[in-house]
Amino acid sequence: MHTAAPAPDAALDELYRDFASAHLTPLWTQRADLMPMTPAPAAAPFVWRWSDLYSIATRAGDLVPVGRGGERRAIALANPGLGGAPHATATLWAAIQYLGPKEVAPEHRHAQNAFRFVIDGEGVWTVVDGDPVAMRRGDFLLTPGWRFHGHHNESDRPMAWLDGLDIPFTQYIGAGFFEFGSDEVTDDTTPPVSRSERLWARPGLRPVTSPGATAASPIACYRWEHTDAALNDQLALEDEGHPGTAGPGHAALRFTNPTTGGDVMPTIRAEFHRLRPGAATRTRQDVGSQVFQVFDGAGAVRLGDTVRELHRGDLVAVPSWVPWSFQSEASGLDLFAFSDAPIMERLGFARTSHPEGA
Ligand code: 1HN
Repeated sequence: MHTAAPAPDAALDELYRDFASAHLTPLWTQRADLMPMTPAPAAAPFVWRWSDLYSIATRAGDLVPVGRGGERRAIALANPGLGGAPHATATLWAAIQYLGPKEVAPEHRHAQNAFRFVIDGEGVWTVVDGDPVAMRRGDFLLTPGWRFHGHHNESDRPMAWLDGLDIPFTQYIGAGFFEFGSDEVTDDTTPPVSRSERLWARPGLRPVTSPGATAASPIACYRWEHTDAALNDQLALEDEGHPGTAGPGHAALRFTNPTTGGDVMPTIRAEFHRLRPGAATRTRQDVGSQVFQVFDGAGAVRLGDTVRELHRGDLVAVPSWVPWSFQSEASGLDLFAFSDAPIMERLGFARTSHPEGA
C-alpha cells in the first residue's frame, strides 16, 4: 500500500479545473476553432424576402410609435448563425426602416457609420448636420460617424428604406459613443438637392478651399440618375466594343469618397451591380462579409452549394469566404451591395479567390 501521486487522469482533471477557476483556457483544446484552416464564420449565408420585411414593417408602423428613446423604427436582419443578435453578418447591421406620413425620427449622433439605400418611394428628408437631403428611389445616402441626423416624412405616404451600419464591428471593438440631438429636425425645409451635393457632387470637381482628404465622403447623397446612367453607359460601351465592365454583361460601380478616391466611409464599401438578362457574375469568395439587396429585376444567387431565387427588395447575407455568384433572368438584375472590405483591406486581411477555376 502506498500513497501515490494522483493518477495522471486525476491530476489532469485537477489541472483543467484550475484552468477554469483561474479564467484560463489551453490552446490545445481550441486550436481548430481559433485558427481554422480557412475562415469559418458563425454567420450563415441567408436570404430575407422583401415581401416579409415590408409587410412586417407596415405592421410595426401601425403599432409602434417612433420617437425619443427607441429613436428609429428600424427592424434589423438577425443572421440565424449569430444567436439572435441583430447582426446581418459579423461586422454589418442591416435593417428596414419605416417612417409613416408626417412622422419625424429625432436627431442624434453616434460613432457608428451609417448609410441609407432607397428601394422605393420618396418624400422623406434626412437632415445631416443641419443639411436637408431628399431621399428617393435608388439614392444612396451617407451619415458618417458622429454627424447629427434625423429624418422627416413630408408626404402623405409611408416610406421604407434600407439602413446599413457598422454596429457589430463597433460593438465588438468597444468604440461606440452616442448623443441625443434636437427632438425635431434642425432644418425642416425640403430642397431637392442638399448643400453637400451642391458643393461636392459634380464629377471630377471639388471645392478648392475645403480641407484635404477626409475619412468619409462629403457627398451626402449619390443620386440614382447618375448611378443608372453610369451603369447604362458601361453596358452600351461593351456593345460598342469598348468594355469597362466587370465581366461579360456585368456592369459594376463603386461609390467613392472624392477627397481620396477610396471607399465612402472607413468601415463600409458600397457598390452597384447590373447584370444583363441571362448574365452571371464570376463565382468568388472573399475575406470579410457583405450584404446585397435586389434593387430591380429578378434572378438567383448561389451561396456555397445552395441556389436561391431573388426578387425585388430581397436581401442576401454573404459571410466571409462563402463562395457566391449571381445570375440574372430575362428581366436583368440590379443589385446594391455593401461590405466591410475597407476594414479587411486596411488591416491586411483581404483575400479573394475564384473557386473551381470559376
Ligand atoms: C440609426 O441612427 C438609424 O439614423 C438607423 O436612421 C438604424 C440602428 C441602431 C442605432 C442607430 C438612423 C440605427 C440607428
